[in-house]
Amino acid sequence: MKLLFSTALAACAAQLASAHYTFGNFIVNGTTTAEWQYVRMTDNHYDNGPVTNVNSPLMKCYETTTAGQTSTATVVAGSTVGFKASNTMGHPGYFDVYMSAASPTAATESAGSGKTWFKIWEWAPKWSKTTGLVFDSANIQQFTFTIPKNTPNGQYLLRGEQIALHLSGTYGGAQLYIACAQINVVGGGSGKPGPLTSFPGAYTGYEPGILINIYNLPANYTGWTSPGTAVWSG
Ligand SMILES: *[C@@H]1O[C@H](CO)[C@@H](O)[C@H](O)[C@H]1NC(C)=O
Ligand SMILES: *[C@@H]1O[C@H](CO)[C@@H](O)[C@H](O)[C@H]1NC(C)=O
Ligand SMILES: [Cu+2]
Repeated sequence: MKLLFSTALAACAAQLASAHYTFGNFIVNGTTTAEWQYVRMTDNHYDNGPVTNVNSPLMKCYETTTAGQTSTATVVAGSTVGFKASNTMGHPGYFDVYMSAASPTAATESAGSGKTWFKIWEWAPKWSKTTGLVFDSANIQQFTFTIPKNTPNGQYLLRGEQIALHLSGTYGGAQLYIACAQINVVGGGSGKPGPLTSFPGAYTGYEPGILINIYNLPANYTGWTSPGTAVWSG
């Protein structure tokens, strides 16, 4: 009996861990690179769990010590890059990607501190009165996007995020899956990226895109509102 119980418990924990995910593989030049080669190894690399406290310092890159062991990928502005998850992303949610100019280099732990982050891409759910919120992005294993052509050359952190919304009807229920790739942008332009925000700092947790019961929307709901700043498209 005891054995059965702990076996069931272990199976449950394993299932939970496999339902969660990391974004350890950076996709560049049409190639999925090795896990944690260009992505800073995140604190959840064993348990795959999310960040749920939007005020945590882990909101920046979900790590505190792995910058120096991570390589920096050369990326051509205007090209498509992405993140591949450790397994299928079973949770419905909102995806976005932010960049921060990295000083002195992307491999410096303190890069990305302060109000340095701008959003370059998002993948929001669609809404209509008849369908409710529709998550085209559910059950995928990777997400790809374009580095704006006009991004100034230089080193950046590239922060991919999914805000999973299956439990987000109560404060602190949203699950944030986060990872930062270290990149060096070449072939860029003279754009002025903005508006700028910080991580932590971009969210309070009370935004209508973070504190939301997606299965029971308010009767007066009129559509998706993205958390964070507006997208800079170059
Ligand atoms: C991607 O392609 C560019 C242009 O060919 C090259 O300079 C760069 O090193 C490549 N990046 C990686 C990470 O392979
Ligand atoms: C929508 O309904 C909620 C109650 O479900 C209410 O608190 C809120 O003020 C309403 N918003 C608008 C814009 O009417
Ligand atoms: Cu989960």
